[in-house]
Amino acid sequence: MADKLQWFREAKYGLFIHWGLYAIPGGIWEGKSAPHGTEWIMKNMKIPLAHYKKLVGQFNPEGFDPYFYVRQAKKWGMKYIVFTAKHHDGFAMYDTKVSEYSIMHTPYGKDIVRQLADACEAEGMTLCIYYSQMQDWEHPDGNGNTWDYDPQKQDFKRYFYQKALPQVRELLTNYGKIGMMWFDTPYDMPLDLCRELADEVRKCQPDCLINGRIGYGLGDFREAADNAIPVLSQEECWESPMTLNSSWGYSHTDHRFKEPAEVIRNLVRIVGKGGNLVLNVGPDAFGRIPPRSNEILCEVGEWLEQNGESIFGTSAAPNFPYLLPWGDLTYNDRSNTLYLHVQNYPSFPYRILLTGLKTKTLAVNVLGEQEPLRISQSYEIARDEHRLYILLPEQCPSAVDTVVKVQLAGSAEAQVIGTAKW
Ligand code: JFZ
Repeated sequence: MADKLQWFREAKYGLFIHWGLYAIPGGIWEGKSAPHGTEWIMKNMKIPLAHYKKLVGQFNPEGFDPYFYVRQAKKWGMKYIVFTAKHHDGFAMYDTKVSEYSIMHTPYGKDIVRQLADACEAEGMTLCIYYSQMQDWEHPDGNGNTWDYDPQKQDFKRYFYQKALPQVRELLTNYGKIGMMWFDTPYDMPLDLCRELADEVRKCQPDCLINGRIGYGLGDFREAADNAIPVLSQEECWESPMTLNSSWGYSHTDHRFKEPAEVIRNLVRIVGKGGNLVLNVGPDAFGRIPPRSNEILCEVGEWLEQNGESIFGTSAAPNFPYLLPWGDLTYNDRSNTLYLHVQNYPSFPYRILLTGLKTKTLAVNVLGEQEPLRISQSYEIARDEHRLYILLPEQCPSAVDTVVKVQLAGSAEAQVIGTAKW
């Protein structure tokens, strides 16, 4: 079915880029470390706007190469890019006519969104735009800045019509085709304004998706909580935004990065449950990708290179009755193939069990290898329980995630917990 969610449903894996003035302090202000989320430093440390604004005069990321980002994203196996055109601090990373508070007034003086849009266009990458519609700590009427402005005097509508709405319009009219508007933290933004914002997006670009954080179910799909994965598989599109460390913006101090194995396992789990993973990098003040982020993403990219068939082209897998002690699974509903992701490799006799699969299994092999694996599929009448045992090779092919391809005779049918009479 060709609908506007099609590209998103197929994409599975995207790059999130959180980049703005906050990359300069990188979580440290006047010698003090800000608590988590370096992009929140202004609010978390109640930095007066007049002080925070001094960063504008310092921002000169001459190391930024849009083509490098887009090419790396492709190499990493990612299919779309979400870029923070304006985060909560209110600073626009593009040439806006609506406000003076933008990249055009820095020593750098070049439109970042334009450069990314051009590179994405040339490289065949889908560009999506993050825009903080509710919070804006620069505008006197935006939400969130209670230390420079008196909340009693704030008129949110004024901010909405003066800044948010016209800026979203600029972003959707000046940069060619935008895949998605990624809104965030709607909090208690009134329904009528959220609706007006959604209508504006649809008017400017009817095919542009809107993520769930516009609020009130006005988006095209559900956005999970940050770094969260739902318990059950979902038929409808959804997305999980994740970071590699604990911050979205660049951090001088947070070096606790996830291992590639953890990223791969998150990706597999999310995709198996019918979702997309949008994974973040926070470029530094010079415009460079932190080296460790690049290393991790390259390793994930290499795994995808070998095992992409188990991710791309798949859809939500059925919910099986038990948690899988050996790993996770993904499913292709067109080819009736289950991909078992063995992440905790079994010891002797190297056997894994999938309980509750009713569909007949035709062939099983490790992805990329011809050798068929021995299986035993059975049904125990008295316990009403279907079982599929698979004997794996003695030598573990990948300690991170060995993909076992299970070709079924028809579409995968799983027993549902509660129907079996245990
Ligand atoms: C928001 C932002 O505040 C943050 O800076 C970053 O941009 C992130 C992607 O989104 O933070 C959130 C939003 C929602 C949840 C948690 C953090 N949530 O629903 O759990």
